[in-house]
Amino acid sequence: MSTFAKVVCCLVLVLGVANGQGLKVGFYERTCPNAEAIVNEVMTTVFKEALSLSGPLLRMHFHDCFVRGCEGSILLNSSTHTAEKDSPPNLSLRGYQVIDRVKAALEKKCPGIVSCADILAIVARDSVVATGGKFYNVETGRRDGNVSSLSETLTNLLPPTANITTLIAGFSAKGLNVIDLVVLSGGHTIGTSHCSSFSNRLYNFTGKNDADPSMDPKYVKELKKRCKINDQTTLVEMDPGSDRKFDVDYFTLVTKRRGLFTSDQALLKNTVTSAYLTAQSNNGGSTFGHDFGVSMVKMGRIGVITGSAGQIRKFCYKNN
Ligand code: HEM
Ligand SMILES: *[C@@H]1O[C@H](CO)[C@@H](O)[C@H](O)[C@H]1NC(C)=O
Ligand SMILES: *[C@@H]1O[C@H](CO)[C@@H](O)[C@H](O)[C@H]1NC(C)=O
Ligand SMILES: *[C@@H]1O[C@H](CO)[C@@H](O)[C@H](O)[C@H]1NC(C)=O
Ligand SMILES: *[C@@H]1O[C@H](CO)[C@@H](O)[C@H](O)[C@H]1NC(C)=O
Ligand SMILES: CC(=O)N[C@H]1CO[C@H](CO)[C@@H](O)[C@@H]1O
Repeated sequence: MSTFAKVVCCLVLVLGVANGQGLKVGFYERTCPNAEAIVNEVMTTVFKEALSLSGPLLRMHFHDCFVRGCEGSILLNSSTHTAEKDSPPNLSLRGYQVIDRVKAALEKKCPGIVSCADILAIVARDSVVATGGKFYNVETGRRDGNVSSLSETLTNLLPPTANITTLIAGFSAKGLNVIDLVVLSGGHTIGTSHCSSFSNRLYNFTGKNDADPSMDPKYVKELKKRCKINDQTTLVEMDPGSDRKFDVDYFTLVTKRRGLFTSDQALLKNTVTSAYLTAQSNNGGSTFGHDFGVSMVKMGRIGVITGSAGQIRKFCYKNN
């Protein structure tokens, strides 16, 4: 091979890995053919009991992917409480026991085969489908990492106060573009938020006992009834009235200045994201369902570990 060919070959390899090479739809076809069906069986039971877990479980995959890549580090326990799950942004991450339940079912049928990182990706898809979103094929073949660090969440997860510049930069750093940003923000069509994640917009926004002028004043008034100053515990629906329905309401709300977070409202400040918001809210979300699957697959490729690197954890909360 010429030096040039070697360089090209090497470049392709490096870029390939960064783009999730080693993942494919149906990775477990031969080693655990029913893997996704086993996950789905557990999730069907779980969602029958508690469909409200769809929000936290979708969000869990997002948080996993943005910190160290999609390699299951969000699931690791730490005896010194310095893991990702010990970080403030984890506040509403619930459902760890559900992942343990899925893992136990898989270990029974196919011991040591299916990674925790893949379980998170499949469960996120099943959460979308269970709430009425469109099915998409999940790529699998991720392996599990062995490091989880609290401090890394603070630099990699975006705060709800983020402006459009910070959001675009944060997504770009993970290989995701402005369309992915607005499409994936549509995940806020399901689930709930603590008052404390947005109450800065209701009270004393600029230090003059005022509210965020970019939020519909009627919505400010409604939210103030639910969220008193310094409330740390109350949950409100992010898409009032349909927080368990994967519909287009999120886009309609944001265009009406009724997005809950500064980061939602910020999507009106960029021509591309704002055009997408308007288009989806005008056309009843005709492409959102499909677009969401495409961007989720892209997100699921961030920093993956594949091949023989990493491990397949036996228990998702601890290293082998
Ligand atoms: C663009 C940057 C994002 C920011 C700043 C952000 C921020 C937040 C915050 C602050 C909460 C509320 C947490 C709480 O107080 O309980 C939340 C909830 C949620 N987020 Fe995001 N998020 C972002 C992107 C995403 C993405 C990409 C997804 C998934 C594709 C997602 C899915 C969710 C879901 C489903 C919930 C509801 C969780 C529940 O019901 O407990 N978010 N997000
Ligand atoms: C670790 O976290 C899991 C949740 O996945 C929890 O159920 C379990 O009790 C924890 N175990 C230890 C030893 O900390
Ligand atoms: C984690 O994995 C890396 C690479 O596979 C390895 O070098 C390291 O020793 C492992 N660390 C722990 C704590 O298991
Ligand atoms: C966006 O937020 C960042 C970080 O807080 C800040 O440095 C920057 O000035 C802000 N940009 C705009 C346009 O407000
Ligand atoms: C509002 O903010 C200003 C400026 O930061 C501060 O002096 C004042 O005490 C705050 N008011 C309340 C009610 O927290
Ligand atoms: C579920 C979980 O691990 N929650 C933790 C989130 O982080 C806070 C600290 O910010 C811990 O107190 C919680 O136990």
